[in-house]
Amino acid sequence: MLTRIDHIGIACFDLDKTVEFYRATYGFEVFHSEVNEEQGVREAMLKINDTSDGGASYLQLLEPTRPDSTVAKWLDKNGEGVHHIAFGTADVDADAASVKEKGVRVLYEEPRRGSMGSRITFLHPKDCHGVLTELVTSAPVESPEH
Ligand code: MC0
Repeated sequence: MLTRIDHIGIACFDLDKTVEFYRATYGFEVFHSEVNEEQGVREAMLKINDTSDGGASYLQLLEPTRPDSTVAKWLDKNGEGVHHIAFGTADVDADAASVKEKGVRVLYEEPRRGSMGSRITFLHPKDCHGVLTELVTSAPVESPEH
């Protein structure tokens, strides 16, 4: 079951400048940043709010790390802007199977590694009324050591 907007992915040419825009304009701070070589992105997660399912909602700012990455291709064609929306679920495998049964193309056979150790898959934008859609199961929260 999809229980939150996990994040909105925003493609940008210059991650540092875009982070600074969101900090200076809205006061949003970087919660986490990483490079995901498989996806070809450098990203910053800006936490917006906690959600009632125990998760959170973020803005995900994405800068391509190589010219053949999906985000670089998208920027070439469209310029900066909203690239995808991600829904959070406790069980990405089950939800991916469920939407596949309904005729939506799921882009990965098995979920791959996403931001902060999450497991992610994508749905084809042409099957989702033009919206590249991601399903995300967050990594389990580590309990503090005693
Ligand atoms: C492409 N299309 C989109 C789109 N990207 N439509 C809406 N939103 C997007 N983001 C449209 C194109 O305009 C085109 O439509 C058609 O889909 C085919 O696109 P293409 O440019 O020819 O490119 P393809 O077919 O090679 O690839 C499209 C596809 C790809 C969606 C399969 O981008 C993909 O696999 N995306 C999933 C992975 C991804 O995006 N990773 C980056 C974020 P027309 O009408 O011109 O035919 S990584 C991430 O977000 C991770 C780190 C995380 O969340 O943790």
